[in-house]
Amino acid sequence: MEQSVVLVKPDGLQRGLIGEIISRFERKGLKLVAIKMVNLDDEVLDQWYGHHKEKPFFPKLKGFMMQTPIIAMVWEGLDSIDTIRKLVGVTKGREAEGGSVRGDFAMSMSNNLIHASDSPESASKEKGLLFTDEEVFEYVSALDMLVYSEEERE
Ligand code: FUP
Repeated sequence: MEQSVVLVKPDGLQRGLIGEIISRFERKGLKLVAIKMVNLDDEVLDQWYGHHKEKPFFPKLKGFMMQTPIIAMVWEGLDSIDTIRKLVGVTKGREAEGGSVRGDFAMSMSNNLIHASDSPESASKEKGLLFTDEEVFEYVSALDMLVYSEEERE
């Protein structure tokens, strides 16, 4: 099934929202296959946010992402990338729909708590930047029997 890379950003860690965020993903029926706490550095952020490198907010974005360690995760599920983007909400917290993580907990464009992959290509790149193969686990989720139909599990 499709994998998506999710980060709880420094503001999410400082505000004590790691558990809240993980809980929402678990309750949705997504499967956690990797998780760790890590300090992002210049090199990783240059590649992670390569598409924003020329933008005026880029230096501040990098500084923000290096304020504290972040929580990096890989979540798996059917169409997980689009599904998780909905759970996360649009970039600007104060415009994000109620019910989404940003909609419920964020007011800012920059301090928006969470990152989630926006395409299979980004997910693959992001996973390679933060995880070794051994850190991403394969296991049978007992929940999948309840969460998906037989056809969806194939
Ligand atoms: P998203 O995919 O919703 O995380 O948003 P983007 O990839 O467009 O932007 C990545 C991060 O850059 C955002 F989470 C916050 C930051 N950003 C700004 O600080 N200002 C901007 O104008 C746009 C993005």
